[in-house]
Amino acid sequence: MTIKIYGDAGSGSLRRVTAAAKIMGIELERVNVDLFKGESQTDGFKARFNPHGLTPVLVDGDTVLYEASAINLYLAGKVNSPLVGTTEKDRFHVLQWMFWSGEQWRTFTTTIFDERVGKTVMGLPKDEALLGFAEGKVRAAAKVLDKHLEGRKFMVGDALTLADLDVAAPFSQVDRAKFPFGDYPNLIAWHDNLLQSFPAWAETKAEVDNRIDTFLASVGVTL
Ligand SMILES: N[C@@H](CCC(=O)N[C@@H](CS)C(=O)NCC(=O)O)C(=O)O
Repeated sequence: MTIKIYGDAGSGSLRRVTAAAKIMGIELERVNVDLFKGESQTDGFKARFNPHGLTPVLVDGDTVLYEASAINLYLAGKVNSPLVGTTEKDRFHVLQWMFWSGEQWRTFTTTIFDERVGKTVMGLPKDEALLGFAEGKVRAAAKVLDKHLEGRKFMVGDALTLADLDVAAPFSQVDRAKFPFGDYPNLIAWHDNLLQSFPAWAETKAEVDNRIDTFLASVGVTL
């Protein structure tokens, strides 16, 4: 039975899963959920897949799982993948960065994306105070990441792990949402290396860019 993944090609959260699956050699059946049409917010979607109305969602037989990090850990478990870390110490550090990136990193980059991109699409005024707060949080986190990444190619150990994909996720929207990552050279160098070394990360970036940029052009939005 094939494993299905529900999501929109423009989603950086879906990208974390599709990139990880490609790297692990796991074939996923993609089921498109058009987020611009609100397809994840219907009563049916919420009842069947995710009561929060968010994607990606994995369906594997009678297992229904949401949250991209949990999905990636599930997939990694299926194939005993080294993406979870290869020593006990590394495995806990991978989890540390995955949990951290959900709470302290992507929360605030998502706020900036919603303010700069989402509100522009909806024709709503930006909340400048919220933007300033989120940008302060992102800068504080980026400073720590920049120090951590000095002289390192990967977040944990000397190989790619799920921690890299989780921390790299906001780069999916960096140009559109204008995250201030350019001020952190080790962060940029680490991400450039991911793009160059892992074709799956570059291919899924092209997919996100194509989907979002095509949508923005279709509604006449220039950021
Ligand atoms: N923490 C969640 C985030 C999921 C999320 O925010 N998904 C967005 C797309 S990137 C979504 O489905 N949005 C639909 C909506 O808000 O209606 C994860 O990592 O999976």
